[in-house]
Amino acid sequence: MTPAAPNGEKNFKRYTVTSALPYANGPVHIGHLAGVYVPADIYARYLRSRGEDVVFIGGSDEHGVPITIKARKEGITPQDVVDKYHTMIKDSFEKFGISFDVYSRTSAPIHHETASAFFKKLNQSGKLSEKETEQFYDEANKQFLADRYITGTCPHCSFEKAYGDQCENCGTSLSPTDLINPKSVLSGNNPVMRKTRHWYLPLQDYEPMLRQWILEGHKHDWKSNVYGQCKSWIDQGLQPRAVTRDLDWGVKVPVEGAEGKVLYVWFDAPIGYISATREWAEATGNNWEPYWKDKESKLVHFIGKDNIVFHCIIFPSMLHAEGSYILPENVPANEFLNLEGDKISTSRNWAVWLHEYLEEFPGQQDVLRYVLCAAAPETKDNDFTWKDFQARNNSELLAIFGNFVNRTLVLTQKYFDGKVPGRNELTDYDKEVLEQMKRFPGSIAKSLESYRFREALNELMNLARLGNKYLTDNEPWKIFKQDPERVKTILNINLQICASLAVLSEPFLPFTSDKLFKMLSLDNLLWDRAGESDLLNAGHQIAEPHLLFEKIEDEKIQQQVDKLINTRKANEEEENSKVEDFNEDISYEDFMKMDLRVATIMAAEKVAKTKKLLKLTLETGLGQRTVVSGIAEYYKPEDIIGKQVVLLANLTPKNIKGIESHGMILMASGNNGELSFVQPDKMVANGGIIS
Ligand code: B3M
Ligand code: ZN
Repeated sequence: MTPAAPNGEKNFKRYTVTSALPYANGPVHIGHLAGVYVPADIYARYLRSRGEDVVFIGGSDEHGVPITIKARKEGITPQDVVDKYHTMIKDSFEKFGISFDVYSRTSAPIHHETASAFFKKLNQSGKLSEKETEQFYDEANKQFLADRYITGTCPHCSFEKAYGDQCENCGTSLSPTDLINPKSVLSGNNPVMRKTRHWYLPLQDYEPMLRQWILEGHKHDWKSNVYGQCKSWIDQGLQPRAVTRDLDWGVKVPVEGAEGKVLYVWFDAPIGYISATREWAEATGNNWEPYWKDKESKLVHFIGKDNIVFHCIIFPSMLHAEGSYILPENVPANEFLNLEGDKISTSRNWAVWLHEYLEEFPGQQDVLRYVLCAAAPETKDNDFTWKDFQARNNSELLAIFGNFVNRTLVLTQKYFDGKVPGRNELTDYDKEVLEQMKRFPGSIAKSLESYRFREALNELMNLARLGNKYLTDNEPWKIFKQDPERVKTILNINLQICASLAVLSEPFLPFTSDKLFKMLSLDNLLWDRAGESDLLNAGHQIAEPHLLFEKIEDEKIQQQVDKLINTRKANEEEENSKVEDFNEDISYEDFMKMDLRVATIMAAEKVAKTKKLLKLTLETGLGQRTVVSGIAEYYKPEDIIGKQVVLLANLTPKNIKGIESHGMILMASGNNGELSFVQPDKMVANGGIIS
């Protein structure tokens, strides 16, 4: 058992650290890393470094509508989708040093077994209610529309592409019937309502528990963004929550007669943490239950802000209802990370993808870990820019941390053949630095224990700054000739600081820490050893020094910026050329009300003070008339005289910029929004009827 946590917090026997299970329908990007996985990994590594008993849980979330929509789009099965992305995600996490003890997946049999058993226990103990309700149904596709199969306008922020379960714009959790003007994602039609039976978790029954546990119990130790969202959710009044869906991809509802129904993905996914722990325990010969059921265990969920309600309200209610589980001690959710001032978006490919970063910046995982921690959206959304990435590498990691370590080790090689020199008489400055060194394990730990990772990282850099300043102030290279004994003391103290950096940097920069331990020929040390003044004894042989960081040049950054510029251009083109959904069907009678005729342009002129408008004089076969048309950006007046066009003749006249416009000519838009005339393919008498 290690000494009490620095901030005197309750000591725990073991730690269960979970990180949100990414949907296996695409790769991981820097938003996921900054929001969830880098802080979770830092926390787990720190706890291990303190000698704690930690299990760090990860895995792919492989059910739910995001997966089936992707499969439909790509014409493959949901299993194909999750197999592809689960492997990609797992592999990229490993290469990035996210040190899961297990990285599982919710399509694994152990998860289906665990989630089914969990549901059964709740259902058989009367904790779930079964109800017949009406749900949106897509008649064209003969399918009920759950969650992301239905889209519409968010009632809270009017975002037009909100989903049936959540609005990604404002983060509000929704039910399909909350949506304004709901549409089926499958057919684009307005869905109909149809009866179906589902099981519900009566969240309202857990309001007293949630109030006591969160609003009273975690008022001071949960982040304000998390506490605030929980409070408003509870104060709004909790409703029964459907925990099953009419879908065929997911964990089958383990009840007779429930064919065609699966557990709601947000019911089964958090249970994925438990099944992953079971999988880990079976693989390592451990017992999983204490990590989820012993009050001496500390459960911490690392998530993004859009998952707060599921991890603070719904899953804890499930755990409480089941009766044998502990509840999370903390859920330090981060806000969102933006990229170059714009929201990260998978669908618009507006992201820095982890697997691409690993290819384009080989061996520089720690640079990205550093930048994403330093710029983490811990209390508010934050922005990642490639310029900032370059600056932090060049003027912080390279110029401070790397430069300090390299000068210390090179000088030790040069003056003492790589042997750690002993210390002689200490000056006041020496004593002050040795004293200051001692505080860093505690000060960094204090920040980490409070999930303030940016602050902790900055404190780590303060240790490197301390060493850098001490080395520069003492200028051993200037005094070696006349006072080598003094240089021994200076370098000895700097080497102790290097050893402390190796220990304390490990949670944040594991690859750098590993290199530094190797260059110091030092075995890994536990956290609390850092700050000691004899981590390296006199005479200890260190290895050849190598540069820990390299300069990142402007052209390397420009390549990344250009990549994003090209992505933005492609998005704009795609946006413009996107085929609009069909309108609602109309009756033949409705169509016959429109009077479409062939007409010929006799005269054309620009409408003053407008960019888009031309005033056209048309010969309709029944006389001439004026029509104002928004085609000035595509056609010069002189080029269109004599053109035959299709005229919607019985459109109510309208005054446009002081001109009486009677009718509309039909134009086709496409190819990046360009407009072109709809015309008969041979000369037709003016007034010819189109039907
Ligand atoms: N798959 C991640 C998301 O909402 C979701 C997390 C599940 S954690 C149990 O993007
Ligand atoms: Zn919204």
